[in-house]
Amino acid sequence: MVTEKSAALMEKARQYIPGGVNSPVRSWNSVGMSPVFLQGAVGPYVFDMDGNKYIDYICSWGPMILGHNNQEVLSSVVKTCASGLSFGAPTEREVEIAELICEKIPHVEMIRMVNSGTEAVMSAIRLARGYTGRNKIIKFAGNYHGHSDSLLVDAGSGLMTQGIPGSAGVPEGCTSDTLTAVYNDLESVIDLFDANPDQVAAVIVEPVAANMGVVLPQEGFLQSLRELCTNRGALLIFDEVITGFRLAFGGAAEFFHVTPDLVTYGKIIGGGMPVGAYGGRKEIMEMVAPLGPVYQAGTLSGNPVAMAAGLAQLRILSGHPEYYTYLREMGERLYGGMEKIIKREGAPCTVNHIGSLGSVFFTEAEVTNYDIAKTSDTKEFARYFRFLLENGIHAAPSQFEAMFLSTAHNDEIVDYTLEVFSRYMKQRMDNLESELEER
Ligand code: KE4
Repeated sequence: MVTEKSAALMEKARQYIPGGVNSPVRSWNSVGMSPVFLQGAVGPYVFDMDGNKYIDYICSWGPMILGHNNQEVLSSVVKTCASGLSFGAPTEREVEIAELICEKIPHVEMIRMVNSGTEAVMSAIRLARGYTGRNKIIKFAGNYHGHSDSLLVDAGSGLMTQGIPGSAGVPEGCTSDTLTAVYNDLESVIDLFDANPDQVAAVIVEPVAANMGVVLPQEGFLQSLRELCTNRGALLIFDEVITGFRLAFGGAAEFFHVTPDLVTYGKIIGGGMPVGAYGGRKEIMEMVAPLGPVYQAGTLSGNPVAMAAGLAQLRILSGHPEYYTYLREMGERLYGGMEKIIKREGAPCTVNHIGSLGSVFFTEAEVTNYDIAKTSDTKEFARYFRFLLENGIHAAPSQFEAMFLSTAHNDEIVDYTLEVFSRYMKQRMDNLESELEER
């Protein structure tokens, strides 16, 4: 596989862009490779600058749930562009997408559009503090909520990939009100509430963690967080930037039947364009300017072209509930197939998965939190990543990210992926065996 054009582009990119990329995880540093630069995508495939074709399991980190270049989404975007790209004034589409979400998702009575998941979470945190008059926030180690200062604490995703739990440049004052609990450990949350009585504004959680690899909430965990927040006068914020509109149209809240006070969205809501949003009960959302005292604004928030992409995608998803059954079936075929291969080969790996989301962990331990996820063999992961790539599979370049499926993926593609996965696991176990014999 020739990737000369990508390598040359990366050399040039490094001269002008920090690390050559506009988001760290795309640098492929953690797998010790120079990244492929993509020139196009369609359906389940992406194409790099040297014309190599790959089955895509990144799906732009979640947004491309209908596959790349869905024609309905694309034509809505193209049509909208013809009438103007941005006005800085209200447009009908903003009302239509807000109405669709509020009509379909009961716990979202009002919603505000922003431009990224980071902005959605940053705004929801400010709103929770403004609404409760309290300052402390409880988050979970390994959860990633974007790069706003107060949440860059024990964060997952790119920080975990780079092996840095926090960030330089974040003053102590920005994180002194951020408390960190252990995912799936309710006692750790209760202890923080007890140690900070009447001071916790909100608990923010990824209802399915997908930034330390995929880690599922254990039975009753989310329901217990709900009860705890209610009893302690704190808000429960579901960060559904990944799970929103993916696990179900109503996200993890619908899937697990747990109602958050506020929810944040990103990725799928934008149909591939830069969109984030936060929403919740009217009495809380009415605190947001210009109605209330919690300020938040954005030049390109609700941008007509971005709204066109998001609205088209959400209309398709809300009109086709059978797509969620399809995604679950594809996920079971892929991740369930991986589990069978791991079992057959006796490989020291585990798979966590739910619906179309999944991760292969290179550790034998059952991964239920950040510390266990960190026991994974990231060097082995890098070898696995390279093997997939050389066999035409474009997956996340980090042990601590998720695999994403789209409705454009099918049995043939999944079965090919399993054939590659099986060859890798067999080769790995044969190597392990011969290493043991040599000792
Ligand atoms: P953005 O600001 O990247 O749009 O969203 C931040 C964010 C917030 N909440 C959750 C649960 C998220 O997963 C994210 C962003 N996800 C990562 C992928 N794990 C974005 C990829 C990247 O950083 O390049």
